[in-house]
Amino acid sequence: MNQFFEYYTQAICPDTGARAGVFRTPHGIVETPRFMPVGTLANVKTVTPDQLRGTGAQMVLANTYHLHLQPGEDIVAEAGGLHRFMGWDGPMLTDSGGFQVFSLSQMRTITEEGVTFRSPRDGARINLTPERSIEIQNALGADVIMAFDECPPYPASREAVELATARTERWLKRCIDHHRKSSQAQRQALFGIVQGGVYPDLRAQAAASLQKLDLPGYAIGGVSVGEPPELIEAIVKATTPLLPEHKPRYLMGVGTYREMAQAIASGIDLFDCVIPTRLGRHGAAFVRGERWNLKNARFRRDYAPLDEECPCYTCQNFSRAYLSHLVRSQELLAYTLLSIHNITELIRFTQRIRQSILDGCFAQEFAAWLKPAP
Ligand code: PRF
Ligand code: ZN
Repeated sequence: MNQFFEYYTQAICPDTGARAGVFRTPHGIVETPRFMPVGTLANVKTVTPDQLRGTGAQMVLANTYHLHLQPGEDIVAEAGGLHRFMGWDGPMLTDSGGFQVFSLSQMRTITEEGVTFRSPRDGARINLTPERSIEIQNALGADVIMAFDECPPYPASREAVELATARTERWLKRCIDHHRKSSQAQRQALFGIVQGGVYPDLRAQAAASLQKLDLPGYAIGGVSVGEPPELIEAIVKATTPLLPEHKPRYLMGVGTYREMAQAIASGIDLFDCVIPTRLGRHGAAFVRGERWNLKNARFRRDYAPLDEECPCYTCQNFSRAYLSHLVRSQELLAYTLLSIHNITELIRFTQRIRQSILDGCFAQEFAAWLKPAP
């Protein structure tokens, strides 16, 4: 790893594979395990950077696919890069766009060269290749950039997953070659992504060949794409220990309490998920492991904060009754306040886990979350 990036483990759980560590980037450190909020279009929806800082967020994610379509990476680069453009001076990561093309756009065709799709904005034909994805991510300027991968759907035949996994490996090599030539190569860490669907041997093969490439970090993709929870846990448990020990490990698109606790037990360090902000915009809150709908009649005259123990701006200043009123009235402030609380809550969950790993009591303290859902 180059001088700008470093990962080290501070403590390992004696009973599981969980680890607490620090990931250092040019824009600051990330204490792991940690949840990363999603800022798809260079903003975490309804939340300002100051408010975001207050949630305990350290690293924030943005999307190549969305920012390429709008406003375009040239504008972001001209503005001084993603950090300056959006006013977030902490660590940032961009996803490569492949996954978003597959999940969001119609009329896409995929070849060895890359993916072609029509812009949902104006119908223009757009080509995304491993090289283009790296160029866009170089222009955006996040600290961590992701390899351009092919995420097979679930369910998919073994043969289809085999093809996608092999192609993802070839694309990764193209990403590495292209990134190496960039003037940004030292300032941006390129993470590889392990695919392989629900087939443990394909995952193991992919992990083994990625290991040889000595990348600054590794991600597990293709998980939580519709498969049942038992399969998610089994795949993460089988794959994570095969990733390099002294590099950060990121489980893409996962971020519920139980999935995070179980993945951390397998040795995952980083997570991202739209769920706290999306739920917030639907008038729902995560409170101590439960999901509450603020429209529920029981909150109309409930003058307690969402969670007495939560340090967030929302819980320190507003009542359930007030939030219920805002949600019922569809006031925009509802979404900001709920998003602030929900992001804080998921980050605090990963921080509590981190502390328990440092204290040597993760397996005992989080035993309830490590079991299958009741
Ligand atoms: N690949 C990429 N981004 C992703 C995924 C993936 O497989 C997922 C799957 N959970 C979420 N985001 N590049
Ligand atoms: Zn709160």
